[in-house]
Amino acid sequence: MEKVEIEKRILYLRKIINDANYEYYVLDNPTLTDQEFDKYLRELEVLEEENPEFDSPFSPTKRVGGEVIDRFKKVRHKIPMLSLPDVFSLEEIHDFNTRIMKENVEPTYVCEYKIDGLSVSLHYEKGNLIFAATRGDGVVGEDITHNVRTIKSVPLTLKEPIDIEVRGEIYMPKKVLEELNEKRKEKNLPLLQNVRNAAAGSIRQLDSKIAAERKLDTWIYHLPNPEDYGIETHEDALKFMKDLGFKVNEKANRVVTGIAEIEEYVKETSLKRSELPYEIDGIVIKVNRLASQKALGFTSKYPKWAVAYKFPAEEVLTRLTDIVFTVGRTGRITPNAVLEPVIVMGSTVKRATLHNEDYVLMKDLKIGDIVSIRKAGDVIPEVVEAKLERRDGSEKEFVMIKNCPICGSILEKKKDQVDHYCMNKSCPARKVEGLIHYCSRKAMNIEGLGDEIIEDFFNLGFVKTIVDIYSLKEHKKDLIELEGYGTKSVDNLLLAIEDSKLNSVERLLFGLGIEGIGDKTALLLAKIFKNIDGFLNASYDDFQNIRDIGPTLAENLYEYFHHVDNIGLIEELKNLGINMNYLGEPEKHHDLISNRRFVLTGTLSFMDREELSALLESYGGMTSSSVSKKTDVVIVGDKPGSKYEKAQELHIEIWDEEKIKGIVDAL
Ligand code: 0OX
Repeated sequence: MEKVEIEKRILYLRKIINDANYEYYVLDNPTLTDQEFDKYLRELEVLEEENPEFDSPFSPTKRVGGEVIDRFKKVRHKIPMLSLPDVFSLEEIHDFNTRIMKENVEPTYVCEYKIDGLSVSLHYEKGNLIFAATRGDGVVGEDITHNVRTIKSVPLTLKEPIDIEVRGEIYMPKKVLEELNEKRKEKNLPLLQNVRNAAAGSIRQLDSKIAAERKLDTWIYHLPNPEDYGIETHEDALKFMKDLGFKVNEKANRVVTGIAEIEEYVKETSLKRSELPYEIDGIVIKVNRLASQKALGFTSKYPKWAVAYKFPAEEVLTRLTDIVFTVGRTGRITPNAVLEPVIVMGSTVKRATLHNEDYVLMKDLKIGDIVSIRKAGDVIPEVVEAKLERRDGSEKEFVMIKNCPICGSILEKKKDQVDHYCMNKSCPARKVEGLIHYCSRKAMNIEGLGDEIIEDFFNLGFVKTIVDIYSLKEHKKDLIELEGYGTKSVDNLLLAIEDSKLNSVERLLFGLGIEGIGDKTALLLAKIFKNIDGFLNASYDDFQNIRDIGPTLAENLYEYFHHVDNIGLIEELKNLGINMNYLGEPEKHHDLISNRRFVLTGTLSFMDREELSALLESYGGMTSSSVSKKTDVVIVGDKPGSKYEKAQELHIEIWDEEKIKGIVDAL
């Protein structure tokens, strides 16, 4: 084929693929079979590879993922990305409507679903997607173009070759989260708690392969510059964006007039909510006429022309069938509600923590009660209350246990505390929990040694103590024969165990399970003491003198590192080749940046101010907003303010764009 022909074919294939994507992902109306689609995509890939002069970043072949960035660039939103003021009742919606009418504004609104995801801003030049950014703090967001490109409902090329910014929500459909969690469960990975976190986590990945696998989707709902296109109502803005190829929620959006119609929409939507394939957490009500929006204006944080009505947290009734007790690694006993399984906000709830004896008594829970359940912070299931009117006399009183449910030893309750403890250090439950904690993600992070497997290995006698983990390789033959294992998974597990020996010492420190030492404190301590000998040699005062370490933690640390059993354990781990040093990231250093104070003024063409500040800080430089005698360097861009004059007055070193660019390029 001649080059002109090849180029024509490439453009033709891109159009077919873009149209097919649009029909499938935006209109939900497929026009090509999967086989046809794949055939065109393969052909395009081959042609682009063989003819790189025709390749384009806007080609649909660039959706597949695989682009890896090394950091998220900061981007400033030319028009701030505001959030919405929340209201929680119909009464507050009334107040909003009254306020609008008092301003002599016609009470015609667009009601929309409030999608539970993360906001995104999409920028197009000549109809091509040039970048996408998160909301961030509303003023500065992060460039997430590489990930957004993998979202199939985001057009890479619009139906018109125009310059435009649109905003909307990136979300994960309910089903995608369910499937993802099923797979994560099999792999013993922690489950993603809700669609919002899952979507945000997928977008905050440096490698776009992950976002591509996550099947994210979008709804577009805002046009920041409607006047550029002669648009007068929000309704028309939505239509305009729809016609350009964006996914706009036409089925959900509704123009209404007056409070009665808003209420009707709220009622209808509340009923439909649970059947939608995506999560919504409320309703957004926006004044329709854009001139009215402009007249109403903004507060410092919110538009005055819109509100978000948030649905009340969903409460579901179920039966409390039992209260069972678990023993934590510190010996703490927790009562847990066993519930008849119910779905709350998209996931099945079978258990909920009841914290301690006092909590159960305060809530007056009895076994057999009908209880209401909700998700606290939308994540952790919580028993709200017992429905006393549903009691029929068959309910059983809750009785706190006196003995450890695992080893039988008598429980103790420390003075003025609410928790009961099993004090037997050899209690199998405590040991298993201790092992689980040691292998967990924030501790030694041994993939393949999840809760149930550790329990199995413990019961089989393979792993009774931390040290035994490292001799699992001697049981390789037995492990391969276990049900559900094979040579490959055992090899992977043994490799993960060996790899974990190289962890920086804060993981070990956290994994040892010293009371009160969480992962953050472990990191702080590791940075100070550098290696495990530092802990073994430290006095009580050495611990106590650290900021953030109070007398109780200091005592826990001192006692732990002076107990003969623990000294022995650490010695054994050392002999097994486990790293005992803090390896943390070596601080980056640059003679012209580290430990110096910078002030930035004016605009730089190659990097924005926030980004440069972050870069200087990552090399140990400090940035401040005003020039003083303490300032070491003032970096001056285009149109500098009075800071430049002040720097000259105080004879402070001044770097122009060329100088700072030279330094940054050489980093
Ligand atoms: C949503 C949603 C969020 C644009 C103007 C003020 C806030 N989560 O579904 N935000 C907005 O509007 C922005 N609309 C929505 N539907």
